[in-house]
Amino acid sequence: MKLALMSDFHLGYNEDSFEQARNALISAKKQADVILIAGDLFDERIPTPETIHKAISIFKEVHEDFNPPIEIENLDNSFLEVKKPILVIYGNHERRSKNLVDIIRLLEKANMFINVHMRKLMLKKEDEKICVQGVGGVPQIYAKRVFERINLTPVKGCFNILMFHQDLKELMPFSDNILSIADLPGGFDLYIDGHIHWKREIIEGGKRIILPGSTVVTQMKKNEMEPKGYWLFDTKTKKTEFNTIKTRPFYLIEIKVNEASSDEILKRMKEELRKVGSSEEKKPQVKLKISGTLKPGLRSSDISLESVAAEFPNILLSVSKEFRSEDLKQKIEMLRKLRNEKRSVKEAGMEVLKQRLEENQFKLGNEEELFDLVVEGKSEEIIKKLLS
Ligand SMILES: [Mn+2]
Repeated sequence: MKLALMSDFHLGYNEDSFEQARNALISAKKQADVILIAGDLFDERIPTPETIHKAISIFKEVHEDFNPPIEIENLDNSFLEVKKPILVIYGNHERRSKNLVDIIRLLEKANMFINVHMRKLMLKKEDEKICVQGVGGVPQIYAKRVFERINLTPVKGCFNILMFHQDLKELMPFSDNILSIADLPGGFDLYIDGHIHWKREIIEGGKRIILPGSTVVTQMKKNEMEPKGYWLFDTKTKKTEFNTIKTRPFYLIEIKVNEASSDEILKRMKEELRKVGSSEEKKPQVKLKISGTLKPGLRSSDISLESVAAEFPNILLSVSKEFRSEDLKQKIEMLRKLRNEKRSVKEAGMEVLKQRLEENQFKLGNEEELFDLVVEGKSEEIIKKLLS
């Protein structure tokens, strides 16, 4: 069987997100029997109707003439409406608490794909059988415990796949409380992990883990300069092949200066931007990172970027200036911290909510649901819950 492995479309993040997810899906349906998408299909927990509308159009287009000879059987007897072998889980961006409907469940109901979160599906093609199990994204601090508790086991006589959406300790050794490969249940033939936005293949402790990476640049980090696309995995030969899709070119350029004047900085910036060129049919996206020290008396805000913007109208430019000076350094640190923590705002918020509830002697046991209601501004429901 040929599997297409992809992840992190972040639909709704920008226009590229739709176009590039579509590129991956349309290319994959021509080559694969099964499409697996490892979470963060959407950028927002509650996507706008415009985003959902575009997403449905894309999936409908994928459904056309995508009729691989695959039989799908549900090993846990839950009802299965969709017959197309497009298997997905939710990621941290789509996750809502158990009793609320997330966008993945919603679109499964609309027959767009099959949600394999906490499910066990068997897919058959001729004499071949694969078994797919999935676990949607959970806050990093709970991931280890969740995998321990659900204790997934592979199915005998199948090629076993486990799809999930988490950070991995092996890729970020300096973070604590992160799931590591050793914490994953053993015995699966292939592990597919979303969440990390650059493609990787890791083999460790007998586990083969494939990270499809995102199809769109959202973090403007160096790793995002690598080509984006999806993996094709052949379950017979066990070989992988990465198919690059057409994406907007992205460059991260770092410039270091020493006691520089404004003119010098502008000159260096323009030199670098000329190298990028603009021959490509899509305006390239460039992040310029300037760091170092300025000439005495010159402030970062004195450097006007107008002439740069005027000379390069065909580049989507974002500039970060990080000049050393203690006061400024602190401000930048704070901003950077906020930006880095953006992803875990929910985790931080839940921590605070839990603390406050405990201080006031409330014991709900479902803080997460309450938190989601707070985020969505449903104050009447919150009061009802607290009163009951
Ligand atoms: Mn993501």
